[in-house]
Amino acid sequence: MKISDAYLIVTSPGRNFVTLKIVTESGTYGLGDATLNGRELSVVAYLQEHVLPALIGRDASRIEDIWQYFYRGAYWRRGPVTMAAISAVDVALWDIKAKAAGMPLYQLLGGKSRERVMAYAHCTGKDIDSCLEQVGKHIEQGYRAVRVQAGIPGIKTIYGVAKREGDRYEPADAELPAEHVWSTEKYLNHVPKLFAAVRERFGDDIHVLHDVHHRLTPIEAARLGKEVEPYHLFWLEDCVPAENQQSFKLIRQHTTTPLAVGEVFNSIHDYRELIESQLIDYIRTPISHGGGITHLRRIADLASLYHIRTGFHGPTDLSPVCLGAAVHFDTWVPNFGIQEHMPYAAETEEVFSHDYRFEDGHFVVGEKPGHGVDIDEEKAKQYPYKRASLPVNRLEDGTLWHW
Ligand code: CS2
Ligand code: MG
Repeated sequence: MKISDAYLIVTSPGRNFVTLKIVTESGTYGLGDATLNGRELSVVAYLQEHVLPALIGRDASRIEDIWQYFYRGAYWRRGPVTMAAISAVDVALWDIKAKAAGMPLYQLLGGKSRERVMAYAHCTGKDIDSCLEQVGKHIEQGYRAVRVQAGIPGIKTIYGVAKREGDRYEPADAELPAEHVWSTEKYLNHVPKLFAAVRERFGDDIHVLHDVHHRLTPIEAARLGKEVEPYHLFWLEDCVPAENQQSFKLIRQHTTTPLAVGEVFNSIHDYRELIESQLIDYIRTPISHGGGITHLRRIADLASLYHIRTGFHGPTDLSPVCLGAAVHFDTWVPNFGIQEHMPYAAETEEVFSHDYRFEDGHFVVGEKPGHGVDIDEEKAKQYPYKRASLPVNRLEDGTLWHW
C-alpha cells in the first residue's frame, strides 16, 4: 500500500483548518487534521518541508514505523507544531488502514465499549442569568453535561464569553493578539456564585464543568476547588498552567474537586507525574495535537492504570477530521470520560462531511470504513486562509499573564 501522494488543504470555512490528505497507489486516501489555532502555517511549513517529501513511497500500512520515523527521527522532538504534524500523518494512516480493512476505525481499535458518547455543551453568558438561560436551552436539547462560563463584574473581556450574545467567542478573527485584562481576585470572588446558581436552578443531576483556562496559582486553585466542593463539579479544567506538574500536589491536598488537564499538552511525557501520582482525573489532549491515535492510545492506557479518564478537547478550532477520529476513539476507549462539543459554523459543515451523528447530548459513531470524515476540496477553495491570533492577557497592573 505505497503512498503515492500527500498534500495539504488549507481552508477557512468559519475559521482556519489545515487538512492533510495522504493518497496510496490504489487510490485509497486518508485525512488527518493538522490545525493548530493561531499557528496554522507553522504546521503547514513543517509538513511541507520536513514530512511530506519523506512520506512518498512509504508503505502506508506501517503506521507505527512511520510514527517512530517522524518522532525519533525528528531529533528536535515534541512540541505543538511537530506533534500536530505527526498527529495528522497518523490519523490519515489509520483512516487508510480502516478503509482498506473495510471497517469503521473503532472496530480496528477494538470495537465498541459503548453505544454512544456523552458530550458537554458550552453554556456562556455575559452574566450568571444569561448563562443559566443557555444551560436551560442545552438541557432541553438533551445534554447531560454543560460547561459554564460567565462574565465577571469588573472584567471587561473574559475567556469563553462573547462580546455580543450569539457571537463566537473562540478567538480566531484577530490578525494580531487582542489584549485582555484579567483580575484573579474579581474572578475568585464571583465564579463560585455561578455554580451555586446552576445547582439552585437545575439541581444535582446535570454535570457541571468549568474552564479556568490556566489563570490561577496553585494555592488560588486550591481555594477555588475547595470553595466549589458543595456544587460537585464534573471537573475544573486547566486551573493552573501545567508546565510545573508538581503544582497539582498542592491543589490535591486541599480539594476533592476533579481536575482536567492537557489540551495544551502534546505527548505522554507532559503527563507522566500527573498520571502516576494521580494528581488529575481527566486527560484532555486532542488526537490532532497529541501524536494521533497511536500516541493517544498510549496516554489513555497509562491513564487507565490510575483511574483517570479521557475528556478530549473539542472546540471548533479542531477540525471535523479531529472530532470524527475522536468519536471513534471515544466509542472504543475503556476509560472514556466525556467529549467536548462546540457546534461548527455552517460553512465548516459545508466543507467537511462526516458520518458521526449528534443527538440527545451524545455522539453516535458512524459505520463507514475509516473515520468517516471527508473534505470537499472545491468548496474548500472558496474559503482562503486569513491569519488569526489568540489573545494575550495582562493583569490590571500590566503584568503579562496567562490567557
Ligand atoms: C478551550 C479552548 O475549549 C476549551 O477548553 O480551552 O477553546 C481554547 O481556548 C482554544 O482551543 C484555543 O485555541
Ligand atoms: Mg480548555
